Amino acid sequence: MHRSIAALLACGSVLGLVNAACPFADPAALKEKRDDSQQSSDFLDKYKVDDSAGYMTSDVGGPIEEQASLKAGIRGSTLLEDFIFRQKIQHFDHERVPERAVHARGAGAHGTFTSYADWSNLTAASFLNAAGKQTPVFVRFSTVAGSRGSADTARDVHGFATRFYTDEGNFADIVGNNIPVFFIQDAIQFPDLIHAVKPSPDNEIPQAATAHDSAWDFFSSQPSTMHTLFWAMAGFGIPRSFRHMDGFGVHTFRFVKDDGSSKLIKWHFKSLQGKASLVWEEAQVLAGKNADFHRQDLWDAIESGNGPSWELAVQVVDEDKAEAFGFDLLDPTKIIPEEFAPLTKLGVLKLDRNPVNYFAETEQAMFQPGHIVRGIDFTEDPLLQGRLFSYLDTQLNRHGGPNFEQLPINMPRIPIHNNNRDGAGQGFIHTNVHPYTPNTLNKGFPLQANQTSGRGFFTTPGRIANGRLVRAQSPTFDDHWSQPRLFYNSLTPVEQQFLINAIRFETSHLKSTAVKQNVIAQLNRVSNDVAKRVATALGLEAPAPDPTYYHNNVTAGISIFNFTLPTIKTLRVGVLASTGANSSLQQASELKQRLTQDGLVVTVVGETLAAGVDQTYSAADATGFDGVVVADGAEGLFEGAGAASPLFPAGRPAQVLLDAYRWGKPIGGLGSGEKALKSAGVPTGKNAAGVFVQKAGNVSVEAFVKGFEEGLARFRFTDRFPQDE
Ligand code: HDE
Repeated sequence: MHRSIAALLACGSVLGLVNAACPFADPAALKEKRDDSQQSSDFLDKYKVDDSAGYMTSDVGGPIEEQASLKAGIRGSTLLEDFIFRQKIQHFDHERVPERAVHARGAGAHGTFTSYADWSNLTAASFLNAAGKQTPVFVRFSTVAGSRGSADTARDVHGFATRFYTDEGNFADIVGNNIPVFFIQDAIQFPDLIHAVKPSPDNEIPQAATAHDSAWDFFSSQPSTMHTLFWAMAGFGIPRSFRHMDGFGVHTFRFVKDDGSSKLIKWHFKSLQGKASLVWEEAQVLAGKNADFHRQDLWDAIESGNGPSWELAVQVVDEDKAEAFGFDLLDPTKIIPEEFAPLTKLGVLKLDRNPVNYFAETEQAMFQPGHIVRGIDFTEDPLLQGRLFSYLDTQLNRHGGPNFEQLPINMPRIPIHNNNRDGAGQGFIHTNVHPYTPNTLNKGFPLQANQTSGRGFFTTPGRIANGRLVRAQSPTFDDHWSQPRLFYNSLTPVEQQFLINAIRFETSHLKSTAVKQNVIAQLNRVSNDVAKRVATALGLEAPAPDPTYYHNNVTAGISIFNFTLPTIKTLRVGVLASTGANSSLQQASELKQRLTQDGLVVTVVGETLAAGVDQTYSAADATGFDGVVVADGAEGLFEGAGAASPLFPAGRPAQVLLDAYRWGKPIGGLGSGEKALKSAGVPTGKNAAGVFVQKAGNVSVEAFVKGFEEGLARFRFTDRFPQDE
């Protein structure tokens, strides 16, 4: 049912002189019959429209009795006067808004941030000023290069944009990424970066991929890209899920206290699910098998009550230490190694509610790094400075006018009072007929915050803008190679191999020999090892070392595969069973019940969707599981006649098992299921790490579960991946 005109008219009566927060109506007047699952104190509730009762109306409320156009005779032409037809088609024609120029593909969710303490020793920000203080948040995760319909698992930097609806206005927004550095150092280069990365202007190929000449032409001509490139080519470019990645504010920001003193900070979101990544072949298969893999994962986790959490932390550095660590904190291509500035954990962010309407919430969420609150300030980082303009500008383009902040998902949760007026889609009905300051006719209202009980927003008093005008980059930004090397040194050997494999994959798509040679030259400034190994694959001469920036330092927090996950809840297990053997389905069901108790999501796979089977072999794929178990009695499907059933593509069960093994996932065999492992070529001996077998006649589900779950926490058994000599 549509929002009634009566409710809209009611708006005027609820808008007092100084209370213009609600643009539309008294919530009670608008609240219609709603699904129980949506009952919450959510601010957005008053905008939700429930169609579960009532009759169909036009946009202006008139009842519509038939979905047929008005014609001159039953077989005649449609009449122009059919306003019902025109309104419906015209609305449809205008359904799309421009997709985001970058980060078009994404998924969002609602949640809450809870502060661990009163952090007024660090910042005046009110959402951080009491232990246990809760602030609603909306987070949107994204990939950068792909269009809105592109596959989730494209290798890319991932967006991690968080808006806090604080009691002193929206802080948003930490519009960050899952990689703590960025490709360029000055915002003026951003269009060049994106033009180089996006599909070619002639044929719009390739979609959501950097494995092409123009991307690597830019990367190798602009060495500030090296550091971010190294992160993206490692596991950070292909996370297992949005839930299994960290977030970073990237730029250095400032915390400002009530007394005006300030410190430099870097934002971090640390995943409490742990960090995990896919392997590349798996990510590629997923792009075809399930292009919605990441958004589905986030949605399902929240629906099952296992919404993800992150700890929000900061690295804090004194103002006079901006250049103390051998690089410039204003340079967004640099991390502050944790050894120089430890993380202070400020609170926890938990996502627990999915959007009700993707367009209204996720698509219309318009983030801006320029949205800050009292107690937080910018720095002179030239990339950040440019973003402060770009995001506002892009929202004007996407929304078509200046009132995008009035969209429910963008609206602050506190009243808005100022003299901004009119514009397309104005939703407020301002009653103040003296929209100027200073005024006497409206008794001076709205007053300045420091004239009432509020305490005004302030920039850091210590910031001084004073200098000769210069169109150039600071020489303190010149070292592009030491930190990618620090990153590379801090990976395990197999992660180094994955990174090299990724660069080999990308660069082997390049046609230009000059670009390939430039790439090798830049890699060689980071590491001769990397340059040589890539050059070999490209059939180029291995270069002699270029050691100016070589060092052996390492830093913490880089490796992904070297850790076990703090929780295995929500990980997915495939139990490969056979409908031809009752014992097989029975065991699969027992195992499913047991693993489900521990929060795992279990899919029993069989030849048909018989009772007890969740998925057929024709639909199943190793990409759907974090671990795979073959149940007793299913071994016939893995060799001989049974493997050639018309119910699935020939050899499919063995393929599922073998892919899971090749991609490093824990594998299990129960009873005669062990034979299936052998037939598929999965090693089952004592030294086969991550392969958990309970032999026929001696099956203890409990003992199996213990080992297998440890395997899931280990997540990937990396010794299965071949490495260069
Ligand atoms: Fe963005 N970026 N960006 N970016 N960015 C956008 O804003 C831009 C940069 C990031 O989920 C756009 O609303 C410039 C760094 C995220 O809605 C646009 C520069 C970081 C998102 C834009 C950068 C980001 C965006 C497109 C160089 C990590 C998605 C749509 C100065 C710290 C937010 C939009 C969402 C989106 C411009 C660099 C993260 C065009 C000019 C560095 C997570 O305004």
